[in-house]
Amino acid sequence: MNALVEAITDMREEDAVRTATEMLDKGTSPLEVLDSCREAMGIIGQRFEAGDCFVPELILAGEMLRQISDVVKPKLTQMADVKKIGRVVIGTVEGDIHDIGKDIVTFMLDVNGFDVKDLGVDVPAAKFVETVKEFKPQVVGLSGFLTLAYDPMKNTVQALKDAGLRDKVKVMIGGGQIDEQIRQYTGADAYGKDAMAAVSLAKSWVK
Ligand code: B12
Repeated sequence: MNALVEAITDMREEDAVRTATEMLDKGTSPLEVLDSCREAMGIIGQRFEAGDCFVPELILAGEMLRQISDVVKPKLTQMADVKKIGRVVIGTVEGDIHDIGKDIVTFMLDVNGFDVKDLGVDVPAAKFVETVKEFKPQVVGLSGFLTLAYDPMKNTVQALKDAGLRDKVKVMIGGGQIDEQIRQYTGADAYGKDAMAAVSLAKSWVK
């Protein structure tokens, strides 16, 4: 376990942010820093599941990750290329308020040349439909971290179909519990395991 994973999982907020900043200053790749955050969040998630920590710890972990994202983002901007190449509508589906992963995806799409409309969290299917009509994206991204997000994802894909928009957009889904099986269940076109995967998928669809 590296020092950053240790600081996050020990809930040492200041140490965690300082360690992440020091890693970046020493030249560690921003993606590697995000990987450590993901590892730490996985450990905290397991503790939560086992009843060894509670919602306040999840909130603190979320807050630490937000602060670390803020120091990582400027470094990611330096890595990316910037021509505008397509439009993406993204949001966390209805009933789910997790947005840290979605915000990283949004940011990575943005710095990789996509015009991104981020609808926020707890987004009803109808809101996605309305925005697809107005914004005319090539790609729709649905984020969700709860098991309870599977049905809203499926309903959103169905709502796009009902509105006659399904063949006009590619739908990608992602978030903590999402995998290929859930992709099949929801009828989305692809599942992306992280922000880099989201960028690769979107790029492959706008070509
Ligand atoms: C932080 C956190 C919270 C914070 C969220 C803060 C915020 N602003 O987002 C708070 C405290 C609010 C919270 C609340 C709850 N949480 Co919570 N939370 C977490 C935790 C610890 C980390 C999630 C996170 O941000 N990870 C960090 C990011 C960076 O994750 P990532 O997966 O690497 O992100 C990448 C990919 O997912 C992908 N991606 C993400 N979105 C998309 C979209 C697309 C299109 C693509 C292609 C890719 C993609 O790209 C991201 C970047 O690379 C997880 C545990 C875990 N291991 O995930 C539990 C977890 C998700 N929470 C859980 C639960 C149960 C809850 C609560 C119900 C708790 C409660 N009793 O109140 C509530 C639900 C509230 C709601 N209605 O949504 C459970 C879900 C279990 C389940 N099977 O449904 C988990 C798994 C914990 C656990 N193991 O039990 N939570």
